[in-house]
Formats: sequence, structure tokens, C-alpha cells
Amino acid sequence: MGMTKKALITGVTGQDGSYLAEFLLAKGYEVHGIKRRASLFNTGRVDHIYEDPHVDNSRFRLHYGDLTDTSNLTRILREVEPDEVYNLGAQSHVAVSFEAPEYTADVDGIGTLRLLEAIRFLGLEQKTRFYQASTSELFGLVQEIPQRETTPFYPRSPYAVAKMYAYWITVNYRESYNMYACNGILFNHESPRRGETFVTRKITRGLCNIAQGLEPCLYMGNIDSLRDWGHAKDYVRMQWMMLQQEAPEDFVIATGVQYSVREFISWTAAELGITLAFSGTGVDEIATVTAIEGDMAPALKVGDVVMRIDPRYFRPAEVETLLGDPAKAKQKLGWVPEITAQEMCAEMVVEDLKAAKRLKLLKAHGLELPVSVES
Ligand code: NDP
Ligand code: GDR
Repeated sequence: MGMTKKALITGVTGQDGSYLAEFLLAKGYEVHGIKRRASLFNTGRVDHIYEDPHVDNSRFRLHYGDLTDTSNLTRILREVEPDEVYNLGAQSHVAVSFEAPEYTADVDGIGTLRLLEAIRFLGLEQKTRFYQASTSELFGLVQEIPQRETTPFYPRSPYAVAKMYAYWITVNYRESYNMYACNGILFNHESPRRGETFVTRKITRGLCNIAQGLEPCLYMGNIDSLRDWGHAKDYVRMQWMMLQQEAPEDFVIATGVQYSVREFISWTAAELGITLAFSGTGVDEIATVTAIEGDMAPALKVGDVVMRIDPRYFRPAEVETLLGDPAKAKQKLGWVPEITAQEMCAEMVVEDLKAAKRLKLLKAHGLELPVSVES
């Protein structure tokens, strides 16, 4: 067991953290994760891999902590002495960062510095390899199409500005202290575990609920927006690969294909056997059901309007288009995404439809559970 590698994941309860923990456990790692204290259970995404710490040889441990708490981070790092740190913890919602800019800067920007500095303070800088969850949001108002490692940054939200600090402080610690520290500049990646308020999951969950009669209509923001969507499972594999190289380097991780939010709505509908027609423009655009096949949408009929625009979801500054060039990752690491955006959408619909049917069944038996529609 002396050779067992140890990893510490911040944000282990999030989408990527849960897939990465599974991936590293399967590779034989001892995995430590930082979870936040919350008034409700918040470990739903990792409960299936949780191991009773009272059992010998348990390889998955959770520690209470927060990226805003230096002493806490230092204590956990001292206790674990990890070979690899994956800094995935963040206030990761771009729209929310306009509402909570200072908190976002503290967690996403300074939180990264706290971790790097704690590693250095403990003398772990030559042992511990560091992965920073950087983002395509750094490109913001894009300066080049497609975006690659050398494309200049132009962040367009408090989230992206905070992540830009985190990007550069990671580079700076690599250059100043010879640390193995690197940035994965990841484009949007989704899965059935995606948070319910990000656009893809909002659409799959919303349309499944509408198809089952649990919600009346989907209210969306800018559906012209273009994104390069991949699957989180493919992207966590690359996070690990980046820490296994001889020398640390930064990589863009993307599929190289982009689609609009409107297209994602149509794919989701198609997975449910529904054909939609979009009409109107701007805030008056709507999506109407024009045909239904099969029995996945019993609550709908031709002519129903299932999507409207709500300007509340427009952002003060928008990132209109993102398209990544993953050539470096392919060439240097042999990484290619295995799951297409359409396949991912289909997987998300299967899971959200199951959840909607469960809710409907409970309702039919008199158990009135609220369907949260806040997004
Ligand atoms: P999620 O929002 O699903 O997960 C974020 C995680 O960070 C959660 O575990 C959350 O805890 C935790 N967290 C939030 N605030 C704090 C804090 N103050 N201290 C410690 N932990 C905190 O994000 P994803 O899994 O999708 O993304 C992982 C990382 O990758 C993030 O840093 C994100 O910004 C970045 N990224 C994501 C991309 C994507 O498309 N998914 C693309 C590019 C970058 P809790 O569960 O308690 O809320
Ligand atoms: P993004 O993801 O901002 O790219 O950040 P999100 O899914 O929130 O938005 C993608 C695009 O869809 C448009 N949009 C809507 N978005 C949401 N959330 N809700 C809506 O109703 C809606 N309508 C239209 C948005 O305006 C946007 O253009 C994600 C996060 O995971 C970040 O943490 C990560 O860094 C980047 O991806 C890469």
C-alpha cells in the first residue's frame, strides 16, 4: 500500500469531482475530497462511492473544508500530503457570479492562491502536482476562432475574471517555484450529473418534466449562444493525463464542434419524440410542438408552446460563441473525446425522464413533491 498514490480533490461533490473521484479510485488511488458543510446532505453525486471510514482499507475520504479558509486547507494538505491536487472547487455559475462577484473572486481566484501557497508553505511543492480547473470563459469576447492555448484572453464575467487570476497564479507558481502546476482550459462539459441550472441540464430536465405534465413551460435566456459541448467523463480523464506528463503544460480541452442552445433544445425534444418549430424573434421567440411520436410525452399535444424567452436569464455581458481547438491535447497526449454532444444529450434525457416519471408516480399516489423550477 506504500505505493498507493494519493489525490486531493476540491469540489469533489460537484459534477467533475464525482467523475474524477470514480476515475482515480478505479486507477487504485486513495482519494480525498473536500466537501462543504451544508444544512442538507450535499454528497448525492458521490454517495455511491462513499466507503465507511470504519472499514479497513477504505480509499475514499471526505474532509469538511472551504476554499475561503486558509487554515483549513493547510491542515487538510498537511494531513493528506497528496501526490496530486485537483482544484475543481468553485462558484462555477457564470450568471450567479454577476450577483455574487466578490464571493466568486474569493473562492475561484484567491482560493486557488490559498491552495498553492499552502502547498509551498508545507514544503510539498516538489512532491505535490497541481491541476487548476481553468475555463474557456477566459476567451470571453473571442479574439480568434477556434480558440487554442495561445489565443488572448478577454474575460466577460466576474467568474471569468476570477478564473483568469487563478490561471496566472498557477503559471506563476510553476515558473517561480518550479512546481508541477498546470491549467486545463476546459470548454463546456455536461452529463446527467450536471447542475440543474446550467443550460443543457435545465433543458433536458425541464422538457422531461413538461413531457410528463410536471411543469408548464421552459423559460430561457439567449438561445443563439454557441457552445462547444463535451462529456464530463471524457474531460476528467484528460485532467488526470495532464498530471502524468514529464513536464507541466497547459492544455485546451474541447471537441472542436459548436452548436447553439436552440439546437440543444431541438435534440432534447427529438429524444422525447417531439418535433418543435421555433417562431418569433428576440424576446418573443417561442417553440411550439408540431408533431409527437411514441409515448414519452403523454402530457403534450400538437400546438403546445413549450419554450418562451425570459429576459431575466440574459447576462449583463454575454459570451456569444466558443469553439475550441484541442489539437495540442490530441497531438501531445493522444486525447480525443469519445462521446459526442448528441450522445450526451440522449444520455441526459434518459436519466431526466426516469426522474420525471418517478416524480409523476409519487404524485399519482398522493405524494405531492414540489418540482423546483428555479434556474
Ligand atoms: P460544479 O458547480 O458542479 O461543482 C463545483 C464544486 O465546487 C462543488 O463541489 C461545490 O460544492 C464546490 N464549491 C463551491 N464553492 C466552494 C467553496 N467555497 N469551497 C470549496 N468548494 C466549493 O462544477 P463542475 O464540476 O462543472 O466544474 C468543476 C470545475 O471546473 C469548476 O471550478 C468550474 O469552474 C470548472 N469548469 C467547469 C466547466 C464545465 O463545463 N463544467 C468548464 C470549465 C471549467 P457544493 O457541492 O457544496 O456546492
Ligand atoms: P456557461 O454555461 O455560462 O457557458 O458556463 P451555461 O450552461 O450556464 O450557459 C451556456 C450558454 O447558454 C445560455 N443560456 C442559458 N444559460 C443558463 N444557465 N440558463 C438559461 O436559461 C439560459 N438560456 C440561455 C447562456 O447565456 C450561455 O451563453 C459553464 C460553467 O460550467 C462554467 O463554470 C464553465 O467555466 C464554462 O461553462 C466553460
